[in-house]
Amino acid sequence: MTIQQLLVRAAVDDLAVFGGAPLFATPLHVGRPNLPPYDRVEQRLRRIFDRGWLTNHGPEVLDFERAVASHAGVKHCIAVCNATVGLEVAIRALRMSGEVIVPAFTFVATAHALAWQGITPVFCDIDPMTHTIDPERVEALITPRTTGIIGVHLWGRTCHVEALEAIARRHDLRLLFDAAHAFGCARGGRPVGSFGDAEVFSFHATKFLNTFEGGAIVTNDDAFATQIRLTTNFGFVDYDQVVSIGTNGKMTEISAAMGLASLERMDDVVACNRRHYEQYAAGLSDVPGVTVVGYSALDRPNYQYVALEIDAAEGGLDRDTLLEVLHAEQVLARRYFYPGVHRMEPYRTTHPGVADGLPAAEALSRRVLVLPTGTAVSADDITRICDLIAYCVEHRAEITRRLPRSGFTVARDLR
Ligand code: T4K
Repeated sequence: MTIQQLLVRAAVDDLAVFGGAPLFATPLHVGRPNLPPYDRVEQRLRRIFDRGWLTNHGPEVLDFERAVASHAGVKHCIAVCNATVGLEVAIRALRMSGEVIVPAFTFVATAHALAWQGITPVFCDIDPMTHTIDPERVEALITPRTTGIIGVHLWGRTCHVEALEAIARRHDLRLLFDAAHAFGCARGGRPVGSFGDAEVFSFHATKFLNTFEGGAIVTNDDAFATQIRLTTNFGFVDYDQVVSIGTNGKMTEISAAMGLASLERMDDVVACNRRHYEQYAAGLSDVPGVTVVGYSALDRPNYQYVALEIDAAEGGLDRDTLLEVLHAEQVLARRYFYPGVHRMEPYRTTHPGVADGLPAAEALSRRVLVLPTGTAVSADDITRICDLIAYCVEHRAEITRRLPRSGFTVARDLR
């Protein structure tokens, strides 16, 4: 008997959340790395050992920077140790200060990179269709203290770039894009990388392309690129000459080797992600209250995230109840970016009442659920997950009645 048949016949009692055996023997994570073939990394590692050159702008890093710049269609790429440091350095090099407008619906690092250096993040609502910063709300937030805007290409869906560029020009503001999710994506045929003053990619283990930890700042601006290079290397211009304040943002050789090996199979990863995305979209298309978030015709995505919106009013099953059932079945879906950056500390304290002006971000943070995908997930896994979700929605009345609404919390140690 297939799992599909089993689910059709199963009683709600058989769900793992009520004591049944979990659907999956081992956890299915969101964010399992897309790993390159081991021997491709090993070959590079051997060369790193032979050279005895481990970091500080070695040949692997320089090759990786050239490759990333070429993929992103930009003149300059500066590889960094992670995107958070990349954002901090870019913000500083762009001389942002005072207040900077950011979307409320993003990973907390976008706001932390500002607050870390004494800049106030001003939270802007999002466009509920694209989940990215709503340009129509940006202008109302500009004050004499505003120096910049940071857009986030969330889930690899590009921001309303043209509208943001126009606002930045009109008000003489710097424009930075947090492109942590968007390496390999394009908008209107133009690769993500060359929008605004600069863009920052993340190459964290969970990202479309990974360097274990890592990131890159990309730009077409020569002077800005020089400043970034200085800043990521303590401000050194020579062995013993420091010309400005800096930090250590450098990428290591082993990270760049991982990145170069991963770049070789980038097209395969997009194809796999796309198949998975389309399978989820088809498998959930008839489930009431469940929408697989789509892409605009302008976007060429990397399909790294499969994000759902769960509309309890339409389907009768709320997001957190579904999450609780999925986790019990070992499907470790994530409610990124609940409860919203503006509701996390220190912003909850420093920005009291700000949620009132963020209706779209507030609603979305209660609806979004991100599902496992990527090369570690199989088509059969996806079929079973779709069937499970459909089953939960179909039996929502009984499931909801039996699950206490005491606030399911996601354990971080489910690994
Ligand atoms: N801007 C945006 C919009 C971002 O989303 C991020 C990062 C950043 C900026 C900053 O970029 P970085 O400074 O990190 O380069 C994860 C990532 O740590 C974070 O990079 C990412 N966004 C965020 C969306 O997701 P968590 O707290 O969800 O990570 P964690 O440890 O729960 O991992 C998620 C799942 O991935 C685990 O359940 C299992 C799997 N996993 C994870 C790791 C690290 C693996 O299978 N293998 C692994 O090595 O933040």
